[in-house]
Amino acid sequence: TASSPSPRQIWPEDFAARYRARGYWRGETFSDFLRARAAELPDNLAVVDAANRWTYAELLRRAESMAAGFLGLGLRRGDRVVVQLGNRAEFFSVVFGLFRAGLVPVFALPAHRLTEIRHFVAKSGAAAYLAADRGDGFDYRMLARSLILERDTAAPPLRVLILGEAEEFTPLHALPMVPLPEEDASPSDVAFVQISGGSTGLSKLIPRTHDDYIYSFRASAEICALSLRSVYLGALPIAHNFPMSSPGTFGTLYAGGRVVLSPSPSPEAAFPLIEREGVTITGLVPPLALLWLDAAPKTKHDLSSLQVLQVGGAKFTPEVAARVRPVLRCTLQQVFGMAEGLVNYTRLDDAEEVIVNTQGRPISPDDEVLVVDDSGEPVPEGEPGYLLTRGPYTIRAYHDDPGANARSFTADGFYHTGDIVRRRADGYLVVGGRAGDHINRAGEKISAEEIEDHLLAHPQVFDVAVVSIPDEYLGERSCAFVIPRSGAERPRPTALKAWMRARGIAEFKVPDQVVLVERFDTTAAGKTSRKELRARLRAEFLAAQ
Ligand code: J2J
Repeated sequence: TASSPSPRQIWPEDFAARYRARGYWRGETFSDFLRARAAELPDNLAVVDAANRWTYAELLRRAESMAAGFLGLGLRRGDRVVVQLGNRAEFFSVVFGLFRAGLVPVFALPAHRLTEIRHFVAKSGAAAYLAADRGDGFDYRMLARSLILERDTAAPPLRVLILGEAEEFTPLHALPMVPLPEEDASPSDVAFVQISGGSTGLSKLIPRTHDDYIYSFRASAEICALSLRSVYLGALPIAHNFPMSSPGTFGTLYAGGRVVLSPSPSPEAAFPLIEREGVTITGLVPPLALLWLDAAPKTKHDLSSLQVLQVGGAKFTPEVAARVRPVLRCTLQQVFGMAEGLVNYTRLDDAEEVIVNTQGRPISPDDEVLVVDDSGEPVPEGEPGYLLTRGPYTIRAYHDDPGANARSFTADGFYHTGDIVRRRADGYLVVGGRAGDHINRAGEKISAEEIEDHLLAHPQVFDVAVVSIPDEYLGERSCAFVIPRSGAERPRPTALKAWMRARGIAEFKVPDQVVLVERFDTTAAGKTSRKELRARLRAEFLAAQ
């Protein structure tokens, strides 16, 4: 079988021309900007983790030797490489190395397991899988072994590159290097692929170009007033779009600042790093912000360097938001973004009322935002409606997914975010919920359908519906309502969860709660959609609490 075509991202020519003319797309690639920073600031620290302190010159040198090694291995321009690395310095030598070689990273999270990685490899037509030997008690070489074993012998070979002890795989530290050719990436090429939160079924692939993505984090860095003196703490998993680009690690490197990596977002891991490195800004999801707010008054660490705490990924309640300034003595910035593009920020100098009560406004004057009703008509100002958007860093299509593209994009190219928002008179957005059926579990998006499909494969399960339940700490948790197969032994909830884990899925997707039910009451009308069924089960469950 031929490998699938390279991911592309196409804006209509008049839009592309406008985005260039307005200076959003500047014709710069990732390699261009790293080379520029290394020339301007060779001795400034770029990336710090527990084992490494790399200057910009060192980061460039390491990225170039990685690039030479990838090409030496026989990987070719345009090949996709699924990258699964945690918060460590090598993430950046690998990723900038891939960019320099014209290879396209597909960003997996450390929490992903065989089921997800298999999908990313297949869907992107990846030529390689790159991971660390181990992380957080998990051995990624075992995952790689399963990938290789189950691979169709007719499929093109999948290379496995391992950071650390490679065992039978190719060690990242000993690649056969070839001289690097001149760089020939085009700024309108797809630079990498992000993974969607996924509202229906499996995650979709999001191709992002150099032009559009660099614009998003360059403008984000400006909004966040990043400079050479900024120190960004990567506390969330850095492959996620929020800590990567809003303005995240890339925005910080673009500004010539320093990225400090924490292996965990817990106060125990992060607070000492804030003190030691003089961290000025970081980003968290709401449940972690809550943990930090509780831990800060008791810590012996000096957190006074922290100027900005960003919170995003899920709804931050105004009551908790109001505690950030008095407790942490820094500015809260709410961030409402998505890997597909559009990112909204409260501005650092906004009134406290705006910072506490809204999820911000878009980055760009050319972000088009529509708030519409069921028939696609704009709702009156201040009323809730579905958020549609189009703009200079919002994708026009997912990779190789006609069904999802038909559902997610309007004929004139607006992305259907699936979010329900209100737009205030001042232009700020307030997120009010979801139109789709996914669970936003502490910022991790889980597709109800994907989990239902797993559980339906269990021999003791007749039918299942997965819903989100409000949760004091997580924001939302997942609950699976399961009808046991008649005649079969009743499945035990703990056994069902263990079985899900054993199938190799990210831990955050294992249902938090499993409730066995006899049947789903179907209405007199007979046929109910999954969507209605889930809504009814959720309402009944909450009413019974
Ligand atoms: C409510 N819901 C939010 C918020 C995201 C910056 C910040 C976050 C993401 C992200 C990102 C929310 N309040 N403040 O990529 O660059 C929900 C919405 C949205 C979905 C996108 C970034 N911030 N959300 O979370 O692709 O439902 O990106 O559509 O993971 O998260 O999820 P994701």
